[in-house]
Amino acid sequence: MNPPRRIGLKEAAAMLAEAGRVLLFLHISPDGDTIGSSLALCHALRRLGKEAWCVGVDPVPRIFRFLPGWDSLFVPWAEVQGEWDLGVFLDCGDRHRVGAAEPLLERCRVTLNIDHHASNSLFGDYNWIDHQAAAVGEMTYRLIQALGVRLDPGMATCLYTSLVTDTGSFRYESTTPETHRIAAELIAAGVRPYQVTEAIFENETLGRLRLLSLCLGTLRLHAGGRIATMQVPLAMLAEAGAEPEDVDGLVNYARSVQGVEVGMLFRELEPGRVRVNLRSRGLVDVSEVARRFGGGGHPRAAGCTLAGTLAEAEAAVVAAAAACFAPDGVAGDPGPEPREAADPNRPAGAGDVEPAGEGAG
Ligand SMILES: [Mn+2]
Repeated sequence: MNPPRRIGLKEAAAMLAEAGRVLLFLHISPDGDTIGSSLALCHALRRLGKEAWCVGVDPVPRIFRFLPGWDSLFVPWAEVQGEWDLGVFLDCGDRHRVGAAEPLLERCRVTLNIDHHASNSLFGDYNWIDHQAAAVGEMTYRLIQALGVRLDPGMATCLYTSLVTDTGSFRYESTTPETHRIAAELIAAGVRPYQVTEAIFENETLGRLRLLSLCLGTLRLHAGGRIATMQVPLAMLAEAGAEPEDVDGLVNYARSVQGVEVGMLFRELEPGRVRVNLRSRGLVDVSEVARRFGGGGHPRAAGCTLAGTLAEAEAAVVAAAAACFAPDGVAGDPGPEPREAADPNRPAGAGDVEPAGEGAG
């Protein structure tokens, strides 16, 4: 096996320009960044006359089904035929992030990994990683420019969705002047900002709001008010009439409480198995906390899966996080440049961070 190769924009664009058949891989629990980037690039490659398809294991969340190509550009992963010149991964911190589609990597002569997670495992044959990019959509914008494809309103809308969701509507610290410059170009290319944000942020189902209501009822403070937890038992989804994807992003409400440094959401996946989402304001590196339980992620957004009951999982993870606070209430170095912090008002799937390099579940 060759050592992983790091490349830049020019080489990445050259690889795409040379390839005839291209598969674009989305990560599991797809968010606005992986969806928007993959769709935009797929449109651009087809404009160049290439055979390009998107592949994702999980369905596109309801709120992104206004994006052009959200269904027509996808090929079901189990039905992918033949050999491909190039497999491209967008917003995938690790090869396991493509889930059950992982064996398809072997059908791609060459793989190109395009990502902005600092924790990226460099799993591609070639890897273009820019952890300064607020969203992979920024990198995809530059790629499409480099390929000489003129943006149409559809492509621009896909890229704008990527930017809006991964930056929490341009509010997170990852947002740069470049993010806004690109957004301006996208609007000039035909994006109608309110059409995008209305579809994503003002499109709640009654089930999700009922779930939020029930979930807020479980909010508890720990560690002198610096940790907040919420729980979603199995029965809660049915009681609310909510979909599994409606749980995405609820953890942000826990962190949004005044004085809370770390927010946690404990969700019962099945009896004896609990999924934990962690959000930090920056004082505690929650990816370290998650790693202790076999998970991972970003310093401000991470996750892990534990065996046991909700109460057992909560006790264990709260204790681990509380230990990160020094006696004077100040934790250590908050870690690298934050990105993709979370939005308390963000609905399901709207850019919820699926931690990079995290283990199964
Ligand atoms: Mn992203």
